[in-house]
Amino acid sequence: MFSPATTKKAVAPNNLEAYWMPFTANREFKTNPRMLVSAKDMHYITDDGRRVLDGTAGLWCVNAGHTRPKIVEAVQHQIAELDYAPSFQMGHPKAFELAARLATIAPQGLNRVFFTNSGSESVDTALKIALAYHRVREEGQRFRLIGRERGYHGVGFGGISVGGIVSNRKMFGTLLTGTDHIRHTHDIARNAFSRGQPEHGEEFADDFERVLALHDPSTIAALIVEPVAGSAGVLLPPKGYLDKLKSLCDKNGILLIFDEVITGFGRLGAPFAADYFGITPDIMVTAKGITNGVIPMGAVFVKDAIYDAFMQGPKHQIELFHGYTYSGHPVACAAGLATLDVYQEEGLLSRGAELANYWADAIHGLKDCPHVIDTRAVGLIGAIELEPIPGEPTKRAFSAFLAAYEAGILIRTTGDTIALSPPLVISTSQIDELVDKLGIILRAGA
Ligand code: PXG
Repeated sequence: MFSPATTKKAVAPNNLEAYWMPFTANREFKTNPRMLVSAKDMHYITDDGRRVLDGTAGLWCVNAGHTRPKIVEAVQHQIAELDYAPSFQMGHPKAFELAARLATIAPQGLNRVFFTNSGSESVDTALKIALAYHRVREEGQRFRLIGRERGYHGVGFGGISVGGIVSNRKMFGTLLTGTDHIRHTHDIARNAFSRGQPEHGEEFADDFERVLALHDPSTIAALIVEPVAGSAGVLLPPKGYLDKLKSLCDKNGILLIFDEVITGFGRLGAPFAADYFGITPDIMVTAKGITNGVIPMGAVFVKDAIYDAFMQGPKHQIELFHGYTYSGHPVACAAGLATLDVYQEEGLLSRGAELANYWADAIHGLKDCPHVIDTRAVGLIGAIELEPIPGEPTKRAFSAFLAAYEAGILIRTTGDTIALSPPLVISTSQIDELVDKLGIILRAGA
């Protein structure tokens, strides 16, 4: 007989073994745990009572700062009123309300919203909608999905197949078939320390023509890119590059998908990167900031024409065989609505534009620190790329991350690049604190 008392080991309060942590050096963490126990506005509080300035908005998601009362109350109220409602063949008002509100701030024409629970699910949803869209229009021969080297599109099989981060792909077999990649846009030799979008590299978009010629455009369903690549180290699109991708897609009947999981909801100082760069994709993938990170949620925005293409055949039939148990979860919707209220009341979706110059000055001010080989900034994103320690890639940046945490600032590292993406409520004096402390750490670094 199963008896929890006899078959289970007692779990000591500080047992760190059971939890297999995501994207974490588990053994290092468990010998040197870094525990966050509460948060307010721009700060985390650690288990030893220290305040840590959040330089990363959690993981690029807490755009309005932490534990905002309006969002907390909306969630508390919603759980007590309607905790869950089925999303298949049933609805609840807040899902419709949130979709309609989102459509009002979305780039023009992206009026239809499909809810998911994460960026990875949003990516898979967008890729599936792209394939099915062509199929319902009797262009089912368009089955190829094109991504880009160094792209990050989450961790589902679709996302890693079109993604271009080697360590996220190499362990996982053959991935999705029918995918290909265009080259990345990182070019330190020509563009190091660029202020804003790099001057050089518009021609990297021509690599899409190589892929089109190889496979024939008639086989390609969609191209997915991050307008600003985040996880691969904050790579800004060179001037003219995105326009070229957009016109190649349009010319060849290929859907352009922008993955705005990190650029969405004000990160660049405009509601979406599509607004910032003045280019509207056919499909836009979002998550993270949609609920201020409070409740997991993602949303895929599509053009009316894409939605309309599915609305055919007998009315009682399901038009798209796709969805999640928690699509449009009531608590996530309540969090999303309250989050939009906070963004709008406080002007947060454009606040990054006011701070962008101050922020860029601060980030580029680190260019003379030892081992810094590039600094990049756009909106409220910043990156400091360090020269790797020979034979020990990632170690230099990771050491800086550990030192930063001790010094009371939370930063992110990817490879040997430090990425910063603070909540959009950051003050100029907090920008100074973040960058001054980081400068001290970089100057002290070996
Ligand atoms: N697309 C993009 C562009 C992302 O940045 C995802 C999809 C996947 O989202 P989910 O919700 O499935 O994790 C992401 C996620 C980092 C970092 O520090 C970035 C992400 C997640 C965790 C850390 O660069 N991006």
